[in-house]
Amino acid sequence: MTVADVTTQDRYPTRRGTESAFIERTDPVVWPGVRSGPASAEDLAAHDEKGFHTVPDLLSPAEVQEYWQELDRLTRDPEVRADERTVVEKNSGQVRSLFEVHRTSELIAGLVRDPRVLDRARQILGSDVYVHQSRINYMPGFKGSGFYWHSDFETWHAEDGLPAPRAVSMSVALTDNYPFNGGLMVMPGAQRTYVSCAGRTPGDNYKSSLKEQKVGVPGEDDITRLGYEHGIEQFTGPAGSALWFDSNTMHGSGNNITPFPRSNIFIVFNSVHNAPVAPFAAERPRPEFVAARDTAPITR
Ligand code: 6CS
Ligand code: FE
Repeated sequence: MTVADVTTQDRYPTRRGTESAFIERTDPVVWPGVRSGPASAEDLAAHDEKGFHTVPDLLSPAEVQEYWQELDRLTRDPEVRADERTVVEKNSGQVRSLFEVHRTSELIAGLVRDPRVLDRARQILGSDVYVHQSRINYMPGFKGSGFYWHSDFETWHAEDGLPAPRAVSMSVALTDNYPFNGGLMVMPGAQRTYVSCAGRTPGDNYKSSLKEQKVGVPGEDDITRLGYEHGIEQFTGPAGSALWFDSNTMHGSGNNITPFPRSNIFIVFNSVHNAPVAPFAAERPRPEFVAARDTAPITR
């Protein structure tokens, strides 16, 4: 395939150095193909309409405890701290994210294969799935910094080469999420609008973007338009609850100045029919630990 072919086929152009633009999504949000699973008809209808849905007690309190201990163990391990897959806060140097945890932790490898998780991902994406990205996020009290508004798909398309928004993320809370400790804000319905972003991707962008994203973020005018059209909801709930959201959901979070930390396990499933190709707006693909290129389907 030549560069020209890729350019003409790209239905979701972005970071081409032109002005930002709204592009109507042509792909489904919930894909047909897998009939049964843990998601109810209501869950799927909500997911389709709003771009997300919640599962109030995906993990039991005992499981939350187990995952919390795993997080504690990993963040204390000096080897893990020194690993390139560990991202620390820009200002405080505290651990912010541990990437590829479905490969480094047996426990999380099990979570990905758990029918409560895997089968829901399959239902939403209508096919076999694999893990595009996994991470444990830790947002400390007082100094936790948020993420500006963005669509994950914009980055995964531009930098990882995912052709279409046929991916879904699950964020499981390991701490209680209040409205005030930096919880995720989402715009219901905005998953149907793709915001083509201004600017261009610098080389090795991931080294800074995983701490603070600067390229691939919509302008304030775009956020204003989407915000007034769709409104904003926030994901709150006790530890153990999960938010499932579409890859093109417009979302962001504020800083956490409360004493209450916020941590979650974040797993991104992609359809095996949406395998990554060459990045659409970057020199080379990001490393495997941020964006998998092995699309072998996950089995139970
Ligand atoms: O880079 C990623 O894969 C994820 N992180 C950020 C800050 N933005 C895009 C996506 O959510
Ligand atoms: Fe995100």
